[in-house]
Amino acid sequence: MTTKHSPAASEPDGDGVPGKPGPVSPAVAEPAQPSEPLPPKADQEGPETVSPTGQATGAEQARMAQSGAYLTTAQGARLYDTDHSLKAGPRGPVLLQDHHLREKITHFDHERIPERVVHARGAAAHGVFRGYGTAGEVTRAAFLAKDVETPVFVRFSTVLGSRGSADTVRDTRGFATKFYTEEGTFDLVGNNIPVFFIQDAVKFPDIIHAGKPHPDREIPQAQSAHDTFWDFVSLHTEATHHTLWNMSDRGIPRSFRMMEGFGVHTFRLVNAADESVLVKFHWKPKLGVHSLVWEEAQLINGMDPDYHRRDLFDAIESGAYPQWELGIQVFPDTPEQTFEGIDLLDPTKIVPEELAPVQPIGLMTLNANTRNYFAETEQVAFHPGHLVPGIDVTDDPLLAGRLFSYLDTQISRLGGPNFGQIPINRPHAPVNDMLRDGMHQSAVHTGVAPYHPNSLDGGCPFFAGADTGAFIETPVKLPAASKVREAPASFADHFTQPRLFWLSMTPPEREHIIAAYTFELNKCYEQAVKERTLQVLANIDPQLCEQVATGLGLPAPAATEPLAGPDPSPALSQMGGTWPTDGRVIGIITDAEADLDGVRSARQAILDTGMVPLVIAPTGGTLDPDGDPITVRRTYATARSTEFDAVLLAGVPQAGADAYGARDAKAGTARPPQAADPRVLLLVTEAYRHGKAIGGWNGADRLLEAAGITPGEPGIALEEDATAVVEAVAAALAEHRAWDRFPPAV
Ligand code: HDE
Repeated sequence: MTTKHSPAASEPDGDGVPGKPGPVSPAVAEPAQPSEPLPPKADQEGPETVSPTGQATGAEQARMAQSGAYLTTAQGARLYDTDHSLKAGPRGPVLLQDHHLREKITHFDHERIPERVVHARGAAAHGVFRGYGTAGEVTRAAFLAKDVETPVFVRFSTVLGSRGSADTVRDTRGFATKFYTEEGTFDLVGNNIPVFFIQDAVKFPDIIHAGKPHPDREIPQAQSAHDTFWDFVSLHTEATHHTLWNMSDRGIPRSFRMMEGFGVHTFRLVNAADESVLVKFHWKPKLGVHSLVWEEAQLINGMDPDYHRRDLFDAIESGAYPQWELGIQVFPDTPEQTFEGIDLLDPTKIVPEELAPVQPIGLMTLNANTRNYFAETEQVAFHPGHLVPGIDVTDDPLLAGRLFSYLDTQISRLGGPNFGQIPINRPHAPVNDMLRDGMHQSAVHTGVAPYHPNSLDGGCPFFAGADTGAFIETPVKLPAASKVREAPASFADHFTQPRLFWLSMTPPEREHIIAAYTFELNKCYEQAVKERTLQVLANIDPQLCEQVATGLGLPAPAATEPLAGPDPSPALSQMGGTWPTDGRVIGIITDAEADLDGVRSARQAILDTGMVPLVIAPTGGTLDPDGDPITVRRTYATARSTEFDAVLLAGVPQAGADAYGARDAKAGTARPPQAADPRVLLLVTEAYRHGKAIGGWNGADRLLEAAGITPGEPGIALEEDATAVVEAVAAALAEHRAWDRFPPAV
């Protein structure tokens, strides 16, 4: 007997009772008639892009997706079926002449492209950048010098993990911005850490081979906690500064929205009078710089591996648009290219903000999510060589290698030299090049003379000059020198700046660093690797070295480098300020017996302050369905503390405890009676352990007591009414965490 395809037969019953026949809701049944597709949501509209041949693409192509009445082949012929292969009878063999089957499977076979060799996992969004119009003194780049709005596309990423790895691993984060300016595309391809592992691009394959999984068994995924990584960075001490940042809270950001971004290299800006300065670029998040704690990050990797990309997408979807101010540190363009003794060409060094303040020059707002991950986030191709007049490179040897690498890598990743024609990569400035043909050429170039000089196409195109907006390299004078494979002497100082970073950290931040090194090195097997790393730590700071050595059960070596100075830079610490709490997620733990009026006013107060409430109850559905219903967003079974920045307790949730009691009674087991549902207790104790604000009313003190938490502690707010609780919790959250709660690392 053959089974006839009947989509409605497998749908759930209309009244939700399993096994009981009932009508199928129209929303659940497979549509049988063509109908208008859902219109794209307003906030999903990205910038319109235009092909080199002038055809509108972007939004126009998005409208093509799953729209129109009839399914067609790739060539536009209408189809009557896409669910059954063409067969010689219903039980007979499939026929080779089924061209639709072959077209569909062949296309599917080639749907994947190679992932990025590094920064494979990422998430992106569209937005706008508005220059403050204050940078004209130092650059002629119009999008910085003038008060104009420029469309941008930003991709955030981890470095080591493959495309399907988790978001909250300990790693550096990429922060790459494409500015579609009227003078050409400018890419600022930066990271969330202002220094790099290496000083010369020739070593990039080495650090990446060491950081990626072991070649024999391909583990661990997206981790630096393994022997090859620590082997390399302990043998190669120029990596010390970057590694220390990675082991600090910067390696586990709370959100892409709460990360700083850095151009890392020193760039050269040139103004309209051809005067140049050296600069370092900084992105400063409006929400402040915040991080996860390590246990939280690890739990999230299991509970919600898409945590960062979900956070970015949800924030933009809900209108909480993330913003960063772009700033520059400006240095005189002297022949030495140093500032206060710091070598500006060394990408393992920062210039403390106390020595050269970051001057704000514009604001970026991410206000539109991507509409198609593959077309936009996956296919976007950044390149530090995408420069516009007024922004130039320096002789940083790390940057030099990047200027080669980024074009080259796209050829294997995006299948040929025409990746610039992919909609997300198309410049918004008019393109008039003489690059022709090649794989995936999508322009239909006309004319007969794609060469220069020519007389057959009217001599076109012609050259621009400085007065007509040409990009002209700065004529920097080079010192007379011999060809050598050597680094400058100043590149040999590998410890002063790691020490500067360490000395700038507050005690809880130092504890986190100690814990991170201890965790990572305890995951290594090779004793020599651990001992060598301890020697590196001894040259940063004896306290750091001793504490990590205790955690490893090894003796702490003495420093072999002088440990004098430098002055700390308070700007490097993430602690000590208060920041906006926009878009922070507040869990409200409740049940049907709790003060539901209080839950309603807490929800409202949270929304009024621009935060996001999530009501957690024993089961899904609504609370008080016959009154003023409250929608339950998470159940005790699906919620985990890691999803919330703070937690409110609207009473003592007992439902689960009762269920446990009933089960125990049935099984005849005698366990001590539960004070509250164990899942709620776990949620509250975890939130406490991770330094999160906890508020409550209506008997919440009993729940805190059951969780072993003392109400008077910092970040614990018990008030008479729900609105006052929200106020107190928001105030605590403005400091991000109750920092006093973190115990010493070892
Ligand atoms: Fe990259 N890097 N990188 N990198 N990098 C790539 O380009 C490379 C470096 C950074 O979201 C690749 O398109 C070399 C520093 C980001 O698409 C590749 C060197 C900084 C992204 C490449 C560096 C970065 C990349 C891989 C040593 C911070 C992701 C895929 C000289 C300033 C961009 C691709 C995106 C991606 C090479 C060092 C940032 C292979 C050779 C320093 C944010 O071309």
